[in-house]
Amino acid sequence: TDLPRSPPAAAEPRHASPAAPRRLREKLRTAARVAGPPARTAPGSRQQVRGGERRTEPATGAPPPARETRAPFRFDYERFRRSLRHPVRGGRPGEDPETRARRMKIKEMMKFAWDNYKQYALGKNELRPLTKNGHIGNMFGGLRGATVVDALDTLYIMELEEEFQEAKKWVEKSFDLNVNGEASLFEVNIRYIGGLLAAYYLTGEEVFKSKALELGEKLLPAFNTPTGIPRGVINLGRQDTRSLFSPCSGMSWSWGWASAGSSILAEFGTLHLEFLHLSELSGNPVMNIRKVLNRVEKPQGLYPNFLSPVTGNWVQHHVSIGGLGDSFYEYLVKSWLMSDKKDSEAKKMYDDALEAIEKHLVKKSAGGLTYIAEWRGGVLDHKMGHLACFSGGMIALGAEHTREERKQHYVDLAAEITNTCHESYARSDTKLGPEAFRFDAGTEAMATRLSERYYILRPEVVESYMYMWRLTHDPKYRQWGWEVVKALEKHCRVEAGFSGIRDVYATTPTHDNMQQSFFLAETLKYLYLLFCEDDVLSLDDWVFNTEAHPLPVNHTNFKA
Ligand code: DMJ
Repeated sequence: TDLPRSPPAAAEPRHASPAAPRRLREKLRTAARVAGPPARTAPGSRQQVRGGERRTEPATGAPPPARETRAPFRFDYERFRRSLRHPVRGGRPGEDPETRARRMKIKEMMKFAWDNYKQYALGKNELRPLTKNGHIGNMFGGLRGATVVDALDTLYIMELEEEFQEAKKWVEKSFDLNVNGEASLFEVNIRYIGGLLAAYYLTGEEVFKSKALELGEKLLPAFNTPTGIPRGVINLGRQDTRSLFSPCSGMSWSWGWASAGSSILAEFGTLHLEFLHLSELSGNPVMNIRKVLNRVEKPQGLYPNFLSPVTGNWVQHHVSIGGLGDSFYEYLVKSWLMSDKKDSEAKKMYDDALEAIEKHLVKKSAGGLTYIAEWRGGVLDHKMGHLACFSGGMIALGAEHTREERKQHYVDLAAEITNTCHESYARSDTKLGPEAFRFDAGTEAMATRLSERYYILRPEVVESYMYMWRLTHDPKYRQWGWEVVKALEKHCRVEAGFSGIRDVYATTPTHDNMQQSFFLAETLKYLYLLFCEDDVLSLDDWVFNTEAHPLPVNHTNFKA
């Protein structure tokens, strides 16, 4: 999903950590300790503030008694690597020179994006390529280096060894988790936890695992709600009750713009893959959000985007496979795949949801383009966001593993949606797609509002090309991917990096001065994979989280 990047309104209800999930926190804390250096915490006792009550817990450094009786959990990395069916970076040589040259071009783009980030913004979250400085933003609660963590696995896969070492060194020496600020649980999870987990699984370097576990622990208080459905914003600060300025660490609250203190489907529904791996690595179970969603009644089988974390009921009937809803559906099918097809609950929820989406939201335009509309309490909005274009790839991925009699149907649907998203690119002057495009008043696959004409280096369309290529090997997907490479080079490459553009229909577009971290994590990675053999990050072994960080399929249960 994609969310407003402003801080939550101070007046929003805040939620202090109640006692119940403490057990869970202690578990991940144990895990972080088993895995590596403990979190840096204030010396002495840790205190929690709850409704004016002050409660003293044992110092973080002192293990609770129950833990001492447990055998330490050990994740067997070597065994995990042996369980992979393909070499991570591929092993089959022999390809045509053009494909290789195109892949090398994309590698050069990655190096250019990284080198400029390193030169002008290392340690900041993103590069501002026009003004040649860094951007911090307010999504990550004081965490820094979003681009470093997001780029790690792409650098590794592209065999940019020196650059990977630079990124790793920054994580080792400068990545500070001891921060105090308000973070998006979703963004921290998909970019930082996802990026660190992927880097660990690809390389076996302990530093990535210990940072992921340590950060995972800091996110747990967000789950302390009556339903277990987390709120969107969490304070990452340590609890230092001696300070008047950081008394609300571990507290969570809803986004100011989310109606009636609700949580967002694509946010709380996009935690499962990463938290399952935190659980695997630590040997401790984590919360199952799905139970709540399975219980609550769905209008026409659809999942609205806003749910109350207090009552577990829907707050508004807005349904979208684009922003606010998107990756919830993605994580259902990927949970099933990541479980080596054992998590049948996830598969059923995905199948049912897709059926309802097809029945109520999938439409065909007068010009024959298939699109997925949005639904507002039963009324359709004939608009598709760039974010919704990931769905071609998702449906392709699901189709590959569905029952034979439905397979062709879903392959066709995935191809049609991907084609529509390609049209949204092909119909612009820059050959890059707008943030949203519409199908009304004679318009097809084009933005009608000025505010929807921008392109911020998003990955969703090339993501679908990559999945469609792997599913069909139809050369048109590589051709379409190459068109994107050329357009990025022509319109987004500037002297010091890549920048988003403000109007895809302008022949000489102006730049937004932002090289998003997901450009390195996703857009360039999916483009590169499009020109790789299928055994590079094979879909037999890996699922990509929603930020394109590869997480392994559970072939072995990973236990030592
Ligand atoms: C990324 O952070 C992720 O892909 C997320 O799921 C949606 N928004 C951006 C990319 O557009």
